[in-house]
Amino acid sequence: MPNASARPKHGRRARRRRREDPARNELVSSSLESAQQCLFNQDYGTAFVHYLLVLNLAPVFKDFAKESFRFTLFKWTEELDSVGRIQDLFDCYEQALELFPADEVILNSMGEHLFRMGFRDEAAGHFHKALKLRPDYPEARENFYRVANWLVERWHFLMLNDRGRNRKYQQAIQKAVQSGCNTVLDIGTGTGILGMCAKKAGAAEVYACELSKTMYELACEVVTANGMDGCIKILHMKSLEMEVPKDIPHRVSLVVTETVDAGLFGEGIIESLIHAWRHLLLPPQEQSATGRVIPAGATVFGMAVECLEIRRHHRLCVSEVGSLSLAAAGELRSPVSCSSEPDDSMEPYTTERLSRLPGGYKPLTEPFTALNIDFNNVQELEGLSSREVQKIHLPVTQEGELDALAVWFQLHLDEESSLSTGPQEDTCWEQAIYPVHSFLLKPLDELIVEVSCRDAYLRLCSVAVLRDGHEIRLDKRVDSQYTGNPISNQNPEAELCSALACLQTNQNQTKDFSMLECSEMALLNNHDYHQSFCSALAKLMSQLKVKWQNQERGSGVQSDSSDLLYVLDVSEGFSLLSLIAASHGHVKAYSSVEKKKQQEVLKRLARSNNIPEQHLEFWLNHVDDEHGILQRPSREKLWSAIILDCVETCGLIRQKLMEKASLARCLLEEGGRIFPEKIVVHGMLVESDTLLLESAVQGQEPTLGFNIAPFINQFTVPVHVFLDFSTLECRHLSECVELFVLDLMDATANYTNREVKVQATSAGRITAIPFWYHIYLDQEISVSTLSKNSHWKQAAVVLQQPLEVQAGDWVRLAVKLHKSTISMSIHGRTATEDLG
Ligand code: 44T
Repeated sequence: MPNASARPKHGRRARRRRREDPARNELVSSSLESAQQCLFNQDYGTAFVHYLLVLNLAPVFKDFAKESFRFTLFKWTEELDSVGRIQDLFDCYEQALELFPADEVILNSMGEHLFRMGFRDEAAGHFHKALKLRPDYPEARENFYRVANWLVERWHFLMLNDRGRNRKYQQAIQKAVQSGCNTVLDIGTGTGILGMCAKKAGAAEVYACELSKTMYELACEVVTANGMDGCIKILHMKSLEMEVPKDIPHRVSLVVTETVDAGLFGEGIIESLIHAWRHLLLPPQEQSATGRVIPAGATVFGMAVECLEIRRHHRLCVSEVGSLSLAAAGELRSPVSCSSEPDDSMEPYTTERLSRLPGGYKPLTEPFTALNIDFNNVQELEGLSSREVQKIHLPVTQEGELDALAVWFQLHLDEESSLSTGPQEDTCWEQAIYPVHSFLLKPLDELIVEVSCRDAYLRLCSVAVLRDGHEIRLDKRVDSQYTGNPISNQNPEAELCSALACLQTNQNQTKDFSMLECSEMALLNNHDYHQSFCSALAKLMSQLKVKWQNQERGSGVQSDSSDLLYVLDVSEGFSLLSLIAASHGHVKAYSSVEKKKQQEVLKRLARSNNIPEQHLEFWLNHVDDEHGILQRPSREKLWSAIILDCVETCGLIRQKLMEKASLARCLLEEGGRIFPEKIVVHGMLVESDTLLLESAVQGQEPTLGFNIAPFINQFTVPVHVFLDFSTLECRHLSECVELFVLDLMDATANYTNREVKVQATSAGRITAIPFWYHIYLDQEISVSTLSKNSHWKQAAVVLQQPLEVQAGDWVRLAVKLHKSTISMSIHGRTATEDLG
């Protein structure tokens, strides 16, 4: 019980009032008692209301009741979350934060809810605040790192580190301002850099707008730090919502912007500029006041390429995996695969840095000009979407499989100066990749590509090939008679099954398709991964069957041939592993595939591979809370195997993996297994400037004379994800070393800290430690996330303070596991002799 005689330490008036108000004191203490009673009875909603009342009436109890209040809040909001009362949930958090505005635990927890609901910007704000309040708070730190990548995208660092680009923009702006463009609007200001350039060049009025809250706040901080807070008016809004005179007093004479993505139009520059010309800019070419835009225009280039890496992420390339024939899978598409009736809501391209694609690429044509656009001509901008589809004939220069059209552009800042995002340039920019219908092109062929502009995207499609005077249509081609699957004709028997499956389900396969994420497609194409699972499962099955037989013999009980092994696959997304398990016979497999269409694919594959229908179930159809996932299907049956998906595509250990593993261990039958049983983290010391440039603004020098680095660098994250280690430009400074072991089967084998001593094999600056995993399905069978066919990328710890080493030096790596997050730090250099 709280000390009822505790004196409120507030002002005299409050004290007097409270003394004068015994009824109020009565209410407070009875409410406090009720709150505690409700908490005890697990009636969290009522407890929460009582606590609110108490703490609002008697803030003196805040210290005393803080822990219970938090606990109540978390329990109650968990309940609200589970029944979808989202508004109520956030109301509770807001009330809680009014009472405890500087409580990092509440801030962090509210951030987690916001993040789950998709409010990433707001979530990040909460994690950031929590972290500022308590910099060593691991939960907030981990959360902040996860969102920082979304918010302040990594290209900000690249752009600010790209001196060439900065200087070109600065010069173009300076020239325009000096030639009379006196009022400037920076659309999508980011850190505020272009707006500050305009001010520095002497513009009388500078306005800037920024859509993202995080970036807007950052721009305000940067502009203030550079002594320009009175001189640049920054608005937190999308340029399309701006009006004269509401937001800016009059039309401006110059718009500067770099709202372009790898496909040029993806950030909506066309729409923004049409709106700006109609509402925010002075008309062009008038004597005294002329409106204009930097950049003045762009030229878009394209090129056909062969690239295995792109192919395996966008098309099914194998006909069977782990003993299953895939012929009946139906058409599987990646979200950006080219189709004859493209879904307009989808982005038509993905982005890659061609020069960094593992396995490289082969150009099949010369680069061609796909489009020219003048940003200073509003009629041209408006006419873009109604422009006729342009057909381009491209002579094929090399034989190869057509996998994609790669696109890049030149951004003409003004008549003199331009930036290029081409694959050959020494820049950091990615290219846009349009995966297309596969076809083997030969020299002397002519590829016909259609270029159009729809829904503010540039769309490219390879439609036909001219060969020996004949036109072979690519867009109308049905890859295979039954399945739309390019590899199906390799196995006539399977094709027959597939046809049968189609008849049974009465599905029109050519019209119907299932969507897989690129990483899911690459996983499906990963033959070795599935083969490893297939063998490991087969081994376990036969061990368990032998064990059962022995038990039966021992007990004299007759063998029940209907006895089944139960296998649960809790992989995220699309997974064939349950089906592979079921294909071993006497197995009842549970899949966690959630999407209806993907479930249909699994059912079709079950039928065509002669797996009894009742041997495959969809677990999540019945269960949706996290802990429910791992509960067994019926009381008398324990799981023989539980398959956990332990590494995310981005190269990090999945969140809550270790918690899931300990739950899973409790649900296994004797002799049962978790797949994988163990994960070993491997890594290497490297020197890589590229990684530094992508993770923080480097160097002490101000950016174009402005102080920007310390502000944007608050969003530096120590772990770089989605890395292709095989093509990373870097020098290896050590051998590969084992960094950490996670044992999923034996909790007692785990530790949370490990010190690893690594010897440098050559001299250099250690700037990063790329890491990856060897995933052990059992003692003999393992898969590596670094392998050539892997659907996983790698991650790397980036050291903002590089460490100089000589060949032969030893360094100590402190590797830590907190929850499921691995972190690493380098602890100085040790002379060789110290280690003995
Ligand atoms: N492009 C680099 C930078 N925004 C991406 O919220 C350029 C990448 C690049 N704000 C190839 C070439 C290059 N009104 O913070 C963002 C965004 C904001 C707006 C207000 C609007 N209408 C918009 C539109 C976007 O602008 C900032 C920059 S946009 C992304 C720039 C050589 N690959």
